[in-house]
Amino acid sequence: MNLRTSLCTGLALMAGGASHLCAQTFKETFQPNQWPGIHQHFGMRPLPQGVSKLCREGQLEDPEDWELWFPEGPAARWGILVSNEFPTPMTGDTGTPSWAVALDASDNSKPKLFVHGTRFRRPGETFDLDQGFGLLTQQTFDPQKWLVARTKVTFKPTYGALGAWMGLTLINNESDYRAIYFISEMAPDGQRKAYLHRVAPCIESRMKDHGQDVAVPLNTSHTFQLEYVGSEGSWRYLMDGVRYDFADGQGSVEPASQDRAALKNPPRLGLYVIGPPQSDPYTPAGITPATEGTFEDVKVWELTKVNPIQVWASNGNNTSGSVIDGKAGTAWVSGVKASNTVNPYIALYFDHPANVRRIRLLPYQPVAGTTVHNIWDGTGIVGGGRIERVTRDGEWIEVDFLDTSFSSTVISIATVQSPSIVGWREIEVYEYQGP
Ligand SMILES: [Ca+2]
Repeated sequence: MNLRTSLCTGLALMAGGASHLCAQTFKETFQPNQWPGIHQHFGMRPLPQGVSKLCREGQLEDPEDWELWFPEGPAARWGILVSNEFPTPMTGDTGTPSWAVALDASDNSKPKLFVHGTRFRRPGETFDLDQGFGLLTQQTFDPQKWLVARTKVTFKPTYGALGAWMGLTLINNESDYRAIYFISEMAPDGQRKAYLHRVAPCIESRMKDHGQDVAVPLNTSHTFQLEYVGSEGSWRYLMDGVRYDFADGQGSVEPASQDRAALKNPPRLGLYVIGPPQSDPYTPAGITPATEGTFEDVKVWELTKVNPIQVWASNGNNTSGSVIDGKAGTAWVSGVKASNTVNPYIALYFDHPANVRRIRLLPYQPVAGTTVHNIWDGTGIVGGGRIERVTRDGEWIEVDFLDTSFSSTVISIATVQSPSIVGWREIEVYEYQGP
């Protein structure tokens, strides 16, 4: 975290509960760090026995806002990460943007890192793992909205056979969170790779692509996107823009009916790191390298669905309102096939300039095939607004403008190519007025 970001977040907090982060950019490089007179530390320290509770014993606890101190001192008994980016000039305690590290445990004026930590054991294994959540801010996000958390991760594990984990989380406490992350494991070809996983309290799942494990080379950069759909109480897990499924065959959209799927409380944004405890009980001599890597540009968007005040279509305006009635079974149907000269369209009007970040479209399309739709604001086709892909009846199309948002009181979708008559079952527009 750079100073500008910390000031920005701090100001947002002081402003008294702004509902979103201001520009939440975070870059951190976890590398071996020399603490003079103490010992070399490579990124992760073990949790001491006694302060942690084990999932396998059903003893999840929430040691919220425990303080992590570096280097070793009277209060330093467990921890997660340090790096050569620190010390920083940040100071403070509760309510201060986190991800700072104390220089001296005996001096309360020095910065602290707020973390969550638990120790647990994976099914069938004989060793414990230490799990840490580094909170990037004490600010919470609205679980009624569609939350999109994103970061770029470069995973450089240095530990041996027990592996290391690293990723992104939306968390309220240890029994109320999800995370997407990499695990370092040996691939069948003998190469150590980064496998994509997700985790819920005490439940982890490897992500699959058409039944195959999702794995990438170590030391390569990838975008993690963790989404919580507040209206459904469901989750999505994306890497490099692609949604993946669980290893257990369940879809990547976690249904609200699934046990513990819905958030119970407003989450915070955090980084998620796991490593094997190198010694237990803790001794400085037991420190060895574990997880290293980089998180960059951590952001959260709180998406809100915009309710149109009017819908106007190129024809059939007695049914145009069907695209915003929330029912997939009702549709506006143009009655014509799109072509170079026939461009059926439908337009949604808002009572304010919507800062558009995502548009979802549910086609009515009797014949599947390649279609071309253009998204217009009041003046022309928006950047990234040309959609050309194979579409099918009843299969959602999603178009993101997370970074290239545009502001408009009207959005229209004009179809210029379609294998069959054009229609829409539902159209949803999401805005986020933040940066
Ligand atoms: Ca409908």
